[in-house]
Amino acid sequence: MIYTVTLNTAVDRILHINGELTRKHNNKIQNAHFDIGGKATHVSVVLSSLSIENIAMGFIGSINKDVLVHLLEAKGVKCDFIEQESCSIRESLVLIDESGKGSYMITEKGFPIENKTYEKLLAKLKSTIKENDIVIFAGSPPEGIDGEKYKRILEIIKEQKGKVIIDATGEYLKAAIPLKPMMIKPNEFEFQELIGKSLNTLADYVREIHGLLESGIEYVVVSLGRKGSLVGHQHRIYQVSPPNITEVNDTGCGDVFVGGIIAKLSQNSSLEDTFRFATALSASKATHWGSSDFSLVQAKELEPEVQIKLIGRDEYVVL
Ligand code: TA6
Repeated sequence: MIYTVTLNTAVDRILHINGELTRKHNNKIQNAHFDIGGKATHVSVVLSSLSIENIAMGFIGSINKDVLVHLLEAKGVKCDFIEQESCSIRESLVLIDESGKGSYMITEKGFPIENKTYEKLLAKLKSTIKENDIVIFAGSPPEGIDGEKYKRILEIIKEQKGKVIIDATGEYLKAAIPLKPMMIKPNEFEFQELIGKSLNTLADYVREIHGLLESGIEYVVVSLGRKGSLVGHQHRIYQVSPPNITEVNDTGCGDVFVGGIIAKLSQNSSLEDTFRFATALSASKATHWGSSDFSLVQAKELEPEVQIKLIGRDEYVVL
């Protein structure tokens, strides 16, 4: 079974603004809608769209839980969240204007997690996760879950012999590394923060990715936005370049990318098929207004345009 865990769920409010967003100006909204927020939830959407069984877990607030659960269920996602009384799921504002420079994302903090709610999650994971289950943690944990508590959650998955996938940042990503997750997917900034220095050349990235692979992480994937990604697996590193598309909303592309990877890995696809699909799906997401919208048909059409190149050791040494 595949479980996605969103510790700080969100409802995205997508605001499409006429023209370019401008200070000291009445920026008119052309249209607005609510969408699924929170990162691991988006992974569930991808899996469900492909009829891959999965369950969305994490924390939700009792006050507006139905908004998110209805959005997820409408996309075929099964939910099993832990509810905290008298709390509201946070709202993330996604502002999309017509500048072509990418979206603005403005996120609320989310409600702080009480100790008893945290303990409920530990107990649920202990009783649910079985050997070889894949458990994806994506998104920033809320107040009440520090690096230590996050690590304890991941330890439970490891004790149950589950496979951990991490798309997190800062202290949380750092806390996960000693537990050797099956995959990490930082973006270039999160990766540099993890390594603790700035990386300026492809050779710098390659060296650090190799280091993490050697420490026992099976897949080290660094997403590079419009430039695609670097994928490290079994002593090899690949450069994956995305197809050309007209972007309307980049919010959620990274989450859909992770969803595509997990979907294909769970079907034992080859590395090439996995990253071709995930990259095409993420590109399809970028052409859609919603933060959880994409088209499987469009992704199929875009797949041949994805380029995957093995980076040879000699090649990166001379760069
Ligand atoms: O990646 C997009 C997204 O999942 C949005 O849907 C939004 O809710 C946000 O990220 C949450 O990110 P955070 O890092 O605050 O958990």
